[in-house]
Amino acid sequence: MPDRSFLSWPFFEPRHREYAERLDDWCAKNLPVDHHDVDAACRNLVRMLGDAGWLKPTAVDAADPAPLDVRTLCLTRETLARHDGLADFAFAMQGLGTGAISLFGEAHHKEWLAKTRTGDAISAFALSEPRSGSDVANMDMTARRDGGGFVLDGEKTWISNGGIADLYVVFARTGEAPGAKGISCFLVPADTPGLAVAERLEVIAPHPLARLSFENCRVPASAMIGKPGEGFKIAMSVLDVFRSTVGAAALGFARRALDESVSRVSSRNLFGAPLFDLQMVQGHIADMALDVDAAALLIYRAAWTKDMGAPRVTREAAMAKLYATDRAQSVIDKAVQLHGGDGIRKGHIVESLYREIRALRIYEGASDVQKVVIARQMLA
Ligand code: COS
Repeated sequence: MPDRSFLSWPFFEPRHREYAERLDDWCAKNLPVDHHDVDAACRNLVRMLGDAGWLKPTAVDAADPAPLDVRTLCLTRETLARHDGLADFAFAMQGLGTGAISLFGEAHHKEWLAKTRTGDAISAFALSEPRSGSDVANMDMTARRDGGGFVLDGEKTWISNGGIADLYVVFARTGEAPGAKGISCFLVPADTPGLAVAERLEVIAPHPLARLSFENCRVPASAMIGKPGEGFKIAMSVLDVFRSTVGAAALGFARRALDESVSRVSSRNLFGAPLFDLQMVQGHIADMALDVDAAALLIYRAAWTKDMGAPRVTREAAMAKLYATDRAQSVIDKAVQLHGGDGIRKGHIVESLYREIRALRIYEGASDVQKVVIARQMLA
């Protein structure tokens, strides 16, 4: 039985506690799904999550009293990740993909967010490029003014939902200034001529991922989200909201690994007694529990701070993501050790957690970049 005591922490309101319990019940009945065809599985998961109403928190809505509530986003990712990593992925990308529209693209709310919140459209966030992953301000892709609109040329890579998305939020250089101040943000529907999937990318925990090419890809002036030259700040503001949620997904994986380990060491005998009787095993369990609780505190501190109206939570979100993803890797590695051969057996939950966790220390700002962000905030 997973530890739910954290829900009584003061970061949460009664609505969060009720939501987390309801979602957990739904997950227990509906997840995991079959992952053999990842594209089909993701489409199916977006449909299921949308039909059940779980995608509503991913985007703002005029009727929503707490739009983009980061605690709800984190609770959702944590819970979904505990049950099915691909379900967490499907949820998370609906939010990351539309974050710029929610925060800066009011003109597009009606057309697109109504569809992504119900699962009728799939979204993607296209920031990284072959030559600039961590160094966002160094991007090559251009958006040239032409008549009444813009023409996009260049490549984006490591784009989650690449190939199955209906809309891409794309960052490109418009040249108002060198570096970070010369980038703008655009909404590009998947069927825009000139946008193509150049390559599908296979990774250790499969999910839809692609390199995209933009050749003479024409969009109207209304496709711009925010103002010219504001793209970098838009990207960073979106990451301010969603980085803590990556930590939350890692926390979900770590909790599952801890639960599986507790059950394993209490039910398996070694040298005539339960594995748990060995003090070295108790040491592992204690370390794992400590890592889980400390990560949860950092994540929900960041989420609560943002929900209370802080304009930026750059430091808090970076700390939450860095710590939770790094510690989850360690928790899951210990779980593999405690499971022996079963822990590396294909199809075992602990084996899949071991593959799932690795990417989280890389995407949405690698661990090393989070350290740069934290250090700079200390000097600011
Ligand atoms: N919110 C709002 N504005 C922000 C911001 C934030 N979180 N972070 C930076 N900015 C602003 C800065 O204030 C600065 O504006 P001013 O000069 O007006 O003050 C401007 O943006 C440029 O910031 P900075 O000088 O820090 O830019 P750098 O190019 O040095 O940024 C890092 C470096 C590493 C922080 C950035 O490139 C980064 O986060 N990289 C990781 C990217 C990432 O997560 N990629 C994954 C993509 S999604 S899978």
